[in-house]
Amino acid sequence: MNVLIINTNRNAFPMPVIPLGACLVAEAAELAGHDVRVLDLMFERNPLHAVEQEISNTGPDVIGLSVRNLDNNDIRNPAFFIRDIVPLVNTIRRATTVPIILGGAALAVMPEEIMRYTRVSYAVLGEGEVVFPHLLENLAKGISLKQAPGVAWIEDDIFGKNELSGASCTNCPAPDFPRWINAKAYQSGLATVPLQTKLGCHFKCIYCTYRKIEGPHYRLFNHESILEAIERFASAGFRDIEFVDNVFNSPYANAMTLCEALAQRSNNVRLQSLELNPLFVDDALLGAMESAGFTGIGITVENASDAVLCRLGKGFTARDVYNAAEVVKRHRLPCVWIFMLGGPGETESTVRDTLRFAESSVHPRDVVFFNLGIRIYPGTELESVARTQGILTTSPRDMLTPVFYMSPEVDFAWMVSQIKNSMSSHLNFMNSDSIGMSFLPLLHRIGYKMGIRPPLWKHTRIIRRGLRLFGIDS
Ligand code: B12
Ligand code: SF4
Repeated sequence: MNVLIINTNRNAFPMPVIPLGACLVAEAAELAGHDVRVLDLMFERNPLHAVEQEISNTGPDVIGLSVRNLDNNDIRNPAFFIRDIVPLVNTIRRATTVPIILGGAALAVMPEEIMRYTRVSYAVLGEGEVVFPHLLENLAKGISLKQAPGVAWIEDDIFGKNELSGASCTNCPAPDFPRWINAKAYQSGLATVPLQTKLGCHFKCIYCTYRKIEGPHYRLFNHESILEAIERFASAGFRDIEFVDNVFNSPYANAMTLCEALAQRSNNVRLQSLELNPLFVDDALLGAMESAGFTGIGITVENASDAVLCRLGKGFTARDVYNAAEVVKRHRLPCVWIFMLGGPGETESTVRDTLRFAESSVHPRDVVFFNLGIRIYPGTELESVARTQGILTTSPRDMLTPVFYMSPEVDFAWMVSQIKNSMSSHLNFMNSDSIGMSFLPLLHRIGYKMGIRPPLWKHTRIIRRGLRLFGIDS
């Protein structure tokens, strides 16, 4: 069959993100014997025109739409990306009658709502590289698409889905990106090459969708295949590689042995992971990460107050957060501390606890990022908490347009002003305004030309100082 996969993500903040999922699905469909093309809308000036042209030039038999983001998770400046899918679907429908299949991370989070909103009847939930070839086979043989595992549908206005059970390979999925997309354009926008070392997460944070996307059990990828993928990327000139696991350092032993194996091979790569759990941050691991070639890490602590950490179900305490800070200080690895304020149990006093941690325990060469409010997704424990507290009254179907949890025990304006004050005296602190600045993509391209390589956040202090000179500091 003639298959067209469209990467619909055009969001360039905080940087353009290489469409790993869309490329994996394309590669799997090709391996199954189909003719496959990827149309990447990220850098298209006129995306609808590009879609029309592609369809009229190549006449696909089926079109897969990769949908990554619902919105930007920003309570103060929300952007709702699913809205852009509607004109895209309408354009496709005007040009052809072939089946449209939705897939991507957003579908795993809110499948029924997206399908109804975009009026597309079929979607793939979860691992597209497993499900999509199966679905194409059904299409080719004229078998109902509903017969495939991992497929969702809407028929006679009723939503249905088949679970995908136990389907997973043990080799690290790493597509040949330049074969499908303009990988160099991403590179010059300071994007990193995404790579997974495993799937799943066994923690139970009350707001999280990640377990819904990848499941609650770890499925570890074979280390030899990860090393092979890294070597392949490096030899093709893509040396900035980011592990995009839900949590990189859990299971601890898996992260440790991978880092040790990486250190054995001198690949000359710059590795990153922004998803470290403070519980498993110790000197041995950070030492191993430095030897492996890591140039930046992120620790997703969310809060530094026991009252909030406990309500969020994080599984670690403020003491673990302080311990991790002591470990980080003993190493030279740049670190961004990621916080999410305003969750259940947040009060003026807990906000002060977190700010005290950030101001006193984070080394000034490191960076702090503050997120405000928590996006509420249907089916999470946070949704029940918000409904019980009367904060959320919209139906799950209406939660596609972003809805946020904000603790009723703290004044939002007060919290914003506290963070602004803290940011004004700490140039290494950022908030969502910093990653949403309209000229950020330009800054990335200029930085890349000047020889700057990811992560850009490690230059936060210098960038903010420069912006202050122009009176535009966030
Ligand atoms: C790592 C990560 C990041 C990194 C990315 C780094 C990098 N170099 O790629 C960073 C930190 C930069 C980031 C940023 C953002 N992220 Co993010 N991120 C993730 C994370 C943890 C992993 C993404 C990933 O690579 N997965 C691995 C690939 C293989 O999976 P996949 O793309 O989903 O593809 C599979 C399936 O979806 C499916 N599939 C995909 N496409 C297609 C197409 C077809 C036709 C079919 C059939 C199937 C199919 O098959 C694929 C293979 O199995 C996910 C959470 C998660 N566990 O998924 C959040 C996630 C994707 N991010 C999310 C969001 C919201 C964002 C931001 C908007 C946050 C912000 N405030 O800025 C930005 C947007 C960035 C951008 N420019 O678009 C959301 C998106 C959904 C939603 N809730 O809106 C997620 C799901 C987390 C969440 N909160 O629910 N992110
Ligand atoms: S540790 Fe991270 S991925 Fe796992 S449940 Fe908590 S927030 Fe989600």
